[in-house]
Amino acid sequence: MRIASAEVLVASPGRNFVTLRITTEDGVTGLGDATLNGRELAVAAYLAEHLVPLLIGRDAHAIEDTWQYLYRGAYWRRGPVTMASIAAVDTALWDIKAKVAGLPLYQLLGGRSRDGLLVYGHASGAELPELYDSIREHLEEGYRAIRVQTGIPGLPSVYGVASSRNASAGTAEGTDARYDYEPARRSAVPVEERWDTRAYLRHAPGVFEAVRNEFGPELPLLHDAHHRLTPIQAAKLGKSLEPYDLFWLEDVTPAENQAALRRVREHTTTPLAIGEVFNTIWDYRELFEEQLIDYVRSPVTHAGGITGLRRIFDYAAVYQIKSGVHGPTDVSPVGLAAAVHLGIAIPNFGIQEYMQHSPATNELFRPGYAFAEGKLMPSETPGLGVSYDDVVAAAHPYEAAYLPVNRLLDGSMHDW
Ligand code: GCO
Ligand code: MG
Repeated sequence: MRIASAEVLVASPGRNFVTLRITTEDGVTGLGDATLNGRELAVAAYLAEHLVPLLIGRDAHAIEDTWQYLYRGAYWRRGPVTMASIAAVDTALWDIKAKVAGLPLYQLLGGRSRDGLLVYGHASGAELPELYDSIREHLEEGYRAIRVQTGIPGLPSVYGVASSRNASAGTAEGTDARYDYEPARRSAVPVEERWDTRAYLRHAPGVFEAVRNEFGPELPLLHDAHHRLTPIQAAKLGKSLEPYDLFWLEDVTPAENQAALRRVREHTTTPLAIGEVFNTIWDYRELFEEQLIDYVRSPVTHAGGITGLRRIFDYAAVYQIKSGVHGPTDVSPVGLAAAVHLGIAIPNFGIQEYMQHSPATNELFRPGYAFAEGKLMPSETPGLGVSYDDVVAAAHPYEAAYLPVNRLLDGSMHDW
């Protein structure tokens, strides 16, 4: 079964998505997500200029060999652009294989290991009353685990906090119905935010105490520190949040330095999650072997596809580390569908992030997964269960958009 064509599709139904569509000589199509928030066109060019020409005529069934050919064969390994591109090829080939087999993709990954994927949603509020409303709204929608992010006194805008009901104004992702936070802004240059770590460390424990008092001890609560702390600051935060029994504390330190997590781990029993910006199994080596984390955040889209991420999960399982796959709106419905098929099958599933895409995004991709009672269920149609509507895509051309950058109060650049 030879590959006849591969198209790189860039569309912007409120936010930008890069999708690869592979078609075999007998007309079977497969989709892969290659969206890299704020750097979309670099991946589109890597795919169009360097990978598509290599795919034509290859055996569409040879998934592992294609993965190795693109990874080892490039000489220049790893990195988000390369690995998102490989991920898109890999996911599209799995989609094709499952369609040819006439099975939903998860059946090729070992079949069902659970009845659905527990997900968490994003609640946020600049102040506590708004945060409580957001948590209640998520609970009413069926969410059974909630990420909590709040404003910090003295800072005008903070990562993860929707500033109002229509917080995503400036992106068509914004609707009146949800509080969800979409960090990329459509603009020629990134928005600049300000950050004060001491103010954050003083404020965060009180927020979790208040939320526990309001919502009780059982609700699983998560929090994302978004790479902003030094190891000792992160250790202090983890320790100060222990009484509030977090499901996880995410990305406490910048991800490049795996050894930083050693210091954090020495001081706190708050479970740790990291890895949304990692792209290969190698990025996890110290973290796994020294058991420095509890959850793996990599998505299919940025970690070399189903082939790359499944290998990471198997390695994690050796150390009782579980999955906690990244699922913001910048992972497209194709990337999310792949995560749902993988998550239903693997033995060490932990939780899945689920921010929910806008109606315009869902109109473009028509994903077949379903959300009910706090869980995501895979689609039962052959393949990934996602399609791509070229007519809808044509109405939403690419628009430049960037994630914000972050500066300390004195103007120094900091991690966003
Ligand atoms: C999360 C992430 C996102 C990222 C975004 C960047 O935990 O969901 O941190 O909010 O910031 O995906 O593109
Ligand atoms: Mg995160």
